[in-house]
Amino acid sequence: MADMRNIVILTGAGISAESGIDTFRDAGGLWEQHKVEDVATPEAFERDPDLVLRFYDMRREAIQAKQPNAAHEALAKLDAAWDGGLLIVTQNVDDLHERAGASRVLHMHGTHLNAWCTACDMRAKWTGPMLDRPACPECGERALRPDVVWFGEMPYEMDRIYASLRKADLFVSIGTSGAVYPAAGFVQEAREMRVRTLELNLEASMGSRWFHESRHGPATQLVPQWVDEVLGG
Ligand code: BV8
Repeated sequence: MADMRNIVILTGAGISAESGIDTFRDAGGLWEQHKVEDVATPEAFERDPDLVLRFYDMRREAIQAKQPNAAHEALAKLDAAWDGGLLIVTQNVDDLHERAGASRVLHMHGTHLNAWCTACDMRAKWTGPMLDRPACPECGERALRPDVVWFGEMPYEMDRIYASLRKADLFVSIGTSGAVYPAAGFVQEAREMRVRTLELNLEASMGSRWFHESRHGPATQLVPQWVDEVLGG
């Protein structure tokens, strides 16, 4: 641990599961209720915008009623106490990391609580529905979409993520199945750059073989334990 200064943490739906937010692939998960190609692609939005906007309105409303859990709180504690480099790269579009108090957070797949105007490119905080085609506060056009990265779209801030991976001494993956790229490829890139890698997940994931160490169990147990180790608790 002594020579470890820079940490990159990747989080997925599993870290928010114990806050009551559906994961994607687990039993009863989002992708069991909806087909990806019907709700999370630009083509789907073109084809049936009502179906897509209703899907995101439902999720945007749901997450505002959920609370951060002990795993989010532990990462916020680490963020506040760690004077080395730290970046929490989340695939999640919920705001539970920030509501737990973390600040060094990057949403590579966007966020539910932002609207993006496809007419004037405005992006702004948005907590209400979009199905009724509200006017853009900037240009007045009725052309808002969720500010999330759909399949086939380029994830956000990839350069900043790769720059942090290049500087990292430790890469930790929490609550992700390793099914979606480019996020699922970060562990391999980290290994190629001789970065130590640790997985904290309920069960083995599609990328488990790439990790130096894998610990299996619920995030609300594994993450506070690991943070205490790092902070020398
Ligand atoms: C792109 C936002 C070009 C919207 C999301 C290479 C190979 C194959 C395919 C591709 C490839 N490269 C690109 C692709 C295509 C595609 C892709 O990966 N397809 C997959 C399905 C094969 N990727 C893309 O289209 C990406 N864009 O490639 O652009 C490009 C590429 C590179 C560089 C430049 C450009 C865009 C993908 C982003 C799509 N948007 N979300 C929304 O949320 O609605 S993805 C969405 O699904 C999430 O953000 C997340 O990324 C993913 C879900 O995965 P997880 O978060 O891991 O959740 P999951 O349910 O799967 O697993 C939960 C895990 O938690 C499980 O392991 C479980 O055991 C664990 N768990 C459960 N409970 C707990 C727990 N762990 C701990 N405690 C618990 N209590």
